[in-house]
Amino acid sequence: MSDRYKEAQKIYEKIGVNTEKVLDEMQNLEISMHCWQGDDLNGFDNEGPLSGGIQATGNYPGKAVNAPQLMQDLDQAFALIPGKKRLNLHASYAVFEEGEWVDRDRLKPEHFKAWLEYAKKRDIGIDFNGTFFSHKYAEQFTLSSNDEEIRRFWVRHGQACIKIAEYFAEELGGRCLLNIWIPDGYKDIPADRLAPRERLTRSLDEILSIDYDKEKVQVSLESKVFGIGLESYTVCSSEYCINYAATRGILVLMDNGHYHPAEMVSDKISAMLPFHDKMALHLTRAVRWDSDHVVLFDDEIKEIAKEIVRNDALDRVFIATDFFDASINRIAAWVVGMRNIQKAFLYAMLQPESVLKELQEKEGFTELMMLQEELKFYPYQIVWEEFCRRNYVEAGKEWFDRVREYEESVLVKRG
Ligand code: RNT
Ligand code: ZN
Repeated sequence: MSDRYKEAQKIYEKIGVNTEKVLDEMQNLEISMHCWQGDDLNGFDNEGPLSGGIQATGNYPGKAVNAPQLMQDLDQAFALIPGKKRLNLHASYAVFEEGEWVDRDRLKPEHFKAWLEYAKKRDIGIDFNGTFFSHKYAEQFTLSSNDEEIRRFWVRHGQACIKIAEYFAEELGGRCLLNIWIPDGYKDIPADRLAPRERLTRSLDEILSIDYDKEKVQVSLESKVFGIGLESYTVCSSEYCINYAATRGILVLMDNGHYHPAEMVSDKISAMLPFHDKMALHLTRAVRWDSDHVVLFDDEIKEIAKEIVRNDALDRVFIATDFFDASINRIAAWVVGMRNIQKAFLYAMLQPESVLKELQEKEGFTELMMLQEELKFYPYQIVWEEFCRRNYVEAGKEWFDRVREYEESVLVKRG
């Protein structure tokens, strides 16, 4: 323990915060890191463009183009991130045997064996996502399509993903979150908003109708407010998603890039917790639109972390990352984003919650405002240093030297 840390420990002790307890909680914090920052969300099972109204802008050299490269890059990032990790995979990252290929509706656990081995060797969990985009059958509608053949194709894909998620949970122990996000929507004002939502309800019910272990596989549904070319209407809107999840007992997944600019996910969490046992998040940063920028250590990320910590909901809110910036070094993107989320949770855990809540209850708003501002200058960075030291990773910007070395020795050679 450094003298700096001992000093910080005393400062926090004075306001009733036990930094050793916080460091224990930080050690158990699990954030599911998305694989798709590593290859601009191209995936391995299709040659076509990224579709679905989402975009990875930029062309930074050296992106991974296959599983060995993506695993190598993930290892580089994981080595610079303290604490527990989980890997968040998309179905489009299936790894086929030489000469083999199956379409999305016929994916099987065996197509993810390479990822299972990867996770087993590193003692990390895996979460999963159905890939309802970047496919010839995902031109406009998927689970809400009025073309029955297309709709059934995507229902089969959703069912296949549940079985793959179950395989991960059984083989790795614990749980696997299977997230469903569909791009379905209209560019311009629709004549009928209800019919696609009725078809989506039928499809989701069919997906969930299969037999699976509901403890091991937690299914989440992710809503969205618009996409590129889908500006006027998205079938799986926030209201639809919350209603469907609440009536079917699955999880709502809130992506903080998926709401109107003035809407804050930090304000929504406490509106969900009284009615939903669990929920999930995609943490990202929207700039002007759902741009999927790298997460920064900003007020909203800190507020989201505070809402989860102060409501004792760390085991009820599944946290995953979701950003894909193709204009910068992709390993650095993962490391900055993940560490910023961890810093936000550390910052939240170092708040004297009971003191702050009491001030609110007593309507001591002046002191409450003053104290929340003063806490911004408490030495949480020194507690971060101790957290990194205990996890054998660099606390400061020195980690970037590793990334620069890797870029020069590996990434630039990929062309
Ligand atoms: C799209 C959603 C969705 C995707 C990932 C790749 O806006 O956020 O979660 O980003 O599934
Ligand atoms: Zn998302």
